[in-house]
Amino acid sequence: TEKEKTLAMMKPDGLYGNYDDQIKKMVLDSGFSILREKRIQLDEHTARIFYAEHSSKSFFPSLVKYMTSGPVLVMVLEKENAVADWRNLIGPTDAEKAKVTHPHSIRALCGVSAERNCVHGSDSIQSALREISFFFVKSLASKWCCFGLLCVIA
Ligand code: YYY
Ligand code: MG
Repeated sequence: TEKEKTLAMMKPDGLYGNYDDQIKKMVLDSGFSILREKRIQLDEHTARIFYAEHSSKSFFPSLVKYMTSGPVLVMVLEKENAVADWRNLIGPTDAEKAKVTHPHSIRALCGVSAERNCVHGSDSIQSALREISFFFVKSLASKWCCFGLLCVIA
């Protein structure tokens, strides 16, 4: 069977709380390979594009502020069924609820709320392709060009 890739990210408070080693151990123990990783500081522009699908939501300004509040660690993970398995391992979006319903999930471990949920995972194979290329294959394309909310690789 074909292996699949997904984009994982440790968000600012995941790194700030020094959960990176513990999270990486959970990643490897669950059978994922870490193909690529890099630590970066998102600027406001990059965070807004990454979460563009949520730009009309009331939580968007606060989300962008949180995502730019410190460095993040982006990783490309690979295994069979990587997208769904990583979403299962991180648990539900609201970390407060995750602590009750999914106590062994990563968001239960290091998240504190629906916003500060300490990790990201692509929600579909399509999103994984977009998000991996967003962070890792800029060399294939010259630049992301944005016209308002519409962004393309040019
Ligand atoms: O994919 P996932 O991260 O689990 O949740 P989304 O519904 O895609 O929301 C993306 C991101 O937005 C979430 O990780 C935190 C933030 N957010 C928020 O701040 N408040 C909410 N009520 C819902 C989501
Ligand atoms: Mg999502």
